[in-house]
Amino acid sequence: MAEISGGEVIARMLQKEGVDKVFGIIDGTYFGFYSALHRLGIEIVTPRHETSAAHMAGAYARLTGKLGVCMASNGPGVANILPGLVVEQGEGNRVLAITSARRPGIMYPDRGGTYQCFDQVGVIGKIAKSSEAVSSFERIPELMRKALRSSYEGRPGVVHVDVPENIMNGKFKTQAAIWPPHQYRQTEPLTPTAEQVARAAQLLIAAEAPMIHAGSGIIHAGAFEALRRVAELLHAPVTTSWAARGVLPETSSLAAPMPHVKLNHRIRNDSDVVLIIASRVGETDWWGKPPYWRDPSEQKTIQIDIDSDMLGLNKPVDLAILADAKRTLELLGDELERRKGEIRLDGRRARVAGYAKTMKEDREGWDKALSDLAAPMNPAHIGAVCREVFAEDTVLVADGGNATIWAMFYHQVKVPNTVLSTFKFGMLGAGMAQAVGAAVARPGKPVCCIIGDGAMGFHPQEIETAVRNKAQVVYIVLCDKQWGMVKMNQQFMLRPFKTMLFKHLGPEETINADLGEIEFHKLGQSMGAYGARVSDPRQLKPVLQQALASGKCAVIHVDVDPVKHMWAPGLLHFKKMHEEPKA
Ligand SMILES: Cc1ncc(C[n+]2csc(CCOP(=O)(O)OP(=O)(O)O)c2C)c(N)n1
Ligand SMILES: [Mg+2]
Repeated sequence: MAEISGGEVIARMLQKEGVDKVFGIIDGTYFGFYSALHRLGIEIVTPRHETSAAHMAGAYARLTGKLGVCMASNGPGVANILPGLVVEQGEGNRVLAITSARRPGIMYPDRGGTYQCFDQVGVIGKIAKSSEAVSSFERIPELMRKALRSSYEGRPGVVHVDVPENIMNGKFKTQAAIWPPHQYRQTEPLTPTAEQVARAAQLLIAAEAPMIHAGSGIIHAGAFEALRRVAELLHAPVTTSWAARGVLPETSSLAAPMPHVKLNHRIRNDSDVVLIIASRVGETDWWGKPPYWRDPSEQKTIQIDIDSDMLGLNKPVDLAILADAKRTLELLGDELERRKGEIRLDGRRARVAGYAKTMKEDREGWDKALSDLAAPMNPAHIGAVCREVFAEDTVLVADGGNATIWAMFYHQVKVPNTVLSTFKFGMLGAGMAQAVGAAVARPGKPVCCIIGDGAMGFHPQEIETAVRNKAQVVYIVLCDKQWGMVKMNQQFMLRPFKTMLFKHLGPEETINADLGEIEFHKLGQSMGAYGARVSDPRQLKPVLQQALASGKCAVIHVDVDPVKHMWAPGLLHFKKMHEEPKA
């Protein structure tokens, strides 16, 4: 009979799930696990903080469609990975966390005074989709299967398996075979009934002004092409959740990107039939409520979701379809194709043309900032120049407060699934590791990370991770030497009239809103990255081109005008978004 460690059983099960990367920091308590990964040819990518492992796994999962796996060691390692797990669960990325635990005899419950021990399953159980402690070697396969089943069921998120060190590392006699995934979970997508598809098609064909609202489930289902086909057949404008930006390329005349906030409201009020796909219509979708959406009594809603908990969660539905986004859109596309002659397009075309005109006007308004050539620069230049310098399919990671807003308003998503951020959580600093995860997911391709100087201060050590892993991340740090977004807000709370009049308050008038300088380009150089500093907007393009030409991870310290930086576009809308809609 073969002898095998508990860690090796887990590694072999992950191999059967197609896992080829695991993110985490090594530790003796799970040597049996990571040494087996190594033997099996599963690459271990090591950040310099456990929370980064969770973000790398999340970014990797989102960009590849595979399971993102991270690991952390009992006590401090698990304590450190907690924020990352909270965020990845919030963002809905398919992440499995494997942690080591102290031996069963001294924890669950803690005997008292146990070294590096806390109730890991109790804590993670509160924040994840599932969390299980393994109590014996024999139960590893069953509990791993349970976690993997849960991972592929419903909305993606975090699942966790906690394994005592003596089981991870001990050798056990076993003949048990490792099952392939189809023997313990449904590997076929959930399919809607023919009747559901026919009813959805009927509603959408009969509609005067149909629209589509797409969430990031489109990304997880890989439903980009199916979405495009349905949108085009219906000639329906497409709004998205923030996290789903660009699921329909924004070069399409049907795409209504999120920066066009007022237009998004208008489209949502014009439409008599809404097709919501894989979005729970949360706060950043203005809850699906009037005045931002038409009253439900005058707006029919079809909602497709893989998770029954999302159906009718925030917006009442007329037709709920519990099914996979891609499969449903493909079948709906076939049905619409069959009934193409019945779709009256004239009114829809005129309406969409009106939306295009508004978007053009918005763009012209925003682009006025690009003629401002003063130094330190207007932050508008950064997104605009990045769009010119980086390839169309480059992943953009946005992190920071106003830094993210500026990036969002001056970036156009031309290829689906090329934007990462923490749109649900707004977690400063997560972008550092997301960018490395993106580079690992798309080997050989540069990644652009636009980040605030506050956000960059949370995890600058991951520059070294990028350098060590030959990840060509270009970190572009927007340096305003302040917590820009919060400072703006604070000024309005403290002295609204003076803020409106002078655009900012004096240095002694605000509370702890300013930061000292970190020369991020030098910090980057100290870790082996390419570094440069730029303040003049005319120099930005050549500096970024040189950074790319270096072929290395790069850190570009960009001095932005601190007052202009605070006045990011759309601020009033986003402030309003946090209030409960009146209706
Ligand atoms: C981890 C974390 N802590 C605190 C906040 C609250 N917060 C939101 S924006 C912001 C300021 C961000 O400053 P910076 O990263 O420099 O970006 P800027 O707004 O200046 O562009 C803060 C503190 C947060 N979102 N995340
Ligand atoms: Mg800042």
